[in-house]
Amino acid sequence: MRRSLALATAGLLSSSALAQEPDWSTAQPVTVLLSSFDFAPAEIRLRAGRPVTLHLVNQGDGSHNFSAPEFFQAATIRAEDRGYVFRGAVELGGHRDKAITLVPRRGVYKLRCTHTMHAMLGMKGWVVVD
Ligand SMILES: [Cu+2]
Repeated sequence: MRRSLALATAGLLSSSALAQEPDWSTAQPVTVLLSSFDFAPAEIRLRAGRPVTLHLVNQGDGSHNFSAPEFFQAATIRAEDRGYVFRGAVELGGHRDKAITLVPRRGVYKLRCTHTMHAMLGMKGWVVVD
């Protein structure tokens, strides 16, 4: 009886915690470099449920994108950063950078640049959230 009451209380606490905005001030920075034709690192490892600021830096002269639709769809993206993600991708002109703060959800997600031929030339990777 006491045990089930404790479990019920814990359930209430966690559901109210879920309703709150994440504490964005705790976001850890993670830099991802884009170039012709690589992501560095090509495997981005994140912790599930921990806020992170992805700093996407395009070091190339040409434009690239960070396309990971399933990753962005599963994540909770900070409201002011949502506009950077269009159809599951963040576009970056030559020598531009963007920072996107989000809470990733556990999973293994495909990452690629969808510009013509770029993935075929090596611009692909993974986002691993565990
Ligand atoms: Cu590209």
